[in-house]
Amino acid sequence: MRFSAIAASALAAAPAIVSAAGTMGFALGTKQASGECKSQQDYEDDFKAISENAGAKVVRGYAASDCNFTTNILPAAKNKGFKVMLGIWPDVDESFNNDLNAITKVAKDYTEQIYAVTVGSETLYRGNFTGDELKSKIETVKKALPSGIKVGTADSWNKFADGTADPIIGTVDIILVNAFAFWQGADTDNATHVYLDDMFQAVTHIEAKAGGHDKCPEIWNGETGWPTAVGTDYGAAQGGVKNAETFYKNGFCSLLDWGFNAFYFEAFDEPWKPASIGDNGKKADETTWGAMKSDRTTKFSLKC
Ligand SMILES: *[C@@H]1O[C@H](CO)[C@@H](O)[C@H](O)[C@H]1NC(C)=O
Ligand SMILES: *[C@@H]1O[C@H](CO)[C@@H](O)[C@H](O)[C@H]1NC(C)=O
Ligand SMILES: CC(=O)N[C@H]1CO[C@H](CO)[C@@H](O)[C@@H]1O
Repeated sequence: MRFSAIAASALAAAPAIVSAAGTMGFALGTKQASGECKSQQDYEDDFKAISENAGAKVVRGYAASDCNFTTNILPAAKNKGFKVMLGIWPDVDESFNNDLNAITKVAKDYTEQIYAVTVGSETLYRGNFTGDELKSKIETVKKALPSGIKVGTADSWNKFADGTADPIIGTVDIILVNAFAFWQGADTDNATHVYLDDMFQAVTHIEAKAGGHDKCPEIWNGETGWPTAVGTDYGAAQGGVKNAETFYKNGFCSLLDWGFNAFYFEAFDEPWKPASIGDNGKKADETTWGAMKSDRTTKFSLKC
């Protein structure tokens, strides 16, 4: 992800928000450190670590059928008092159908545990769908699920700010706005500013299109984070535990203080992940974005 960053004038035009602190959540992978699929017990252990170390009680996943995510995580959530945002991967029909089936099969038994269902993750950013195509996928999912389950999507902040996502705004119940100051090459001193500015730009646009704060769908920050491996750099953004801790405290925690709900990407390191090639042509290590290590111990305090 690489955006030309827009100078931060939007802080002055901060959108209307509630005064209470927002809800903290974590993105959660489907695999153990070894790459094997997580079991119900693994998710229960994940929940214990998330709740004890960060005090959070909500997580999000991306593809409901991947590693039997839905069938394994929902009973774990029930046992541990967690809520889960389930994801449908709509890019291709096969995953769309598998994920939707995985949810519809059990949705009625777990209405307390299913916080919402997201259709797609950054499909507009990747150019995979137009706003209207995504809207139609979301409508299909809404029809298939029991009423009362919130349905929405997650995409990059700039796709909300620039109007690409406008067609979905009257259809969704919930919007997840992703914002990574790291992938905008912001150095640690500037990252909080860039992150809050991204969020405010996206929310200001959504509120205007919806016709006001009170007519707006529910909005969360869907992903933000910072890698802890030294040498994982992107422009002036530098990986490392100290820098990740600074971003967590100054950025993530202050967004919550502003009253936004926000998911940190991600709960645990994923050492099984292969290196990928980033937009800058460099090898990108994606294994150390966890707030915690894969053994579920913390790297720094996660309480805000
Ligand atoms: C902060 O980051 C943005 C985006 O990369 C950049 O345009 C701006 O010049 C930076 N400001 C400072 C003070 O470094
Ligand atoms: C998923 O569940 C099905 C049915 O219980 C089982 O046959 C399959 O092996 C499971 N797959 C994984 C990856 O755990
Ligand atoms: C509708 C559409 O463009 N779908 C494409 C999304 O991306 C996948 C690959 O990532 C393609 O296979 C789909 O055809």
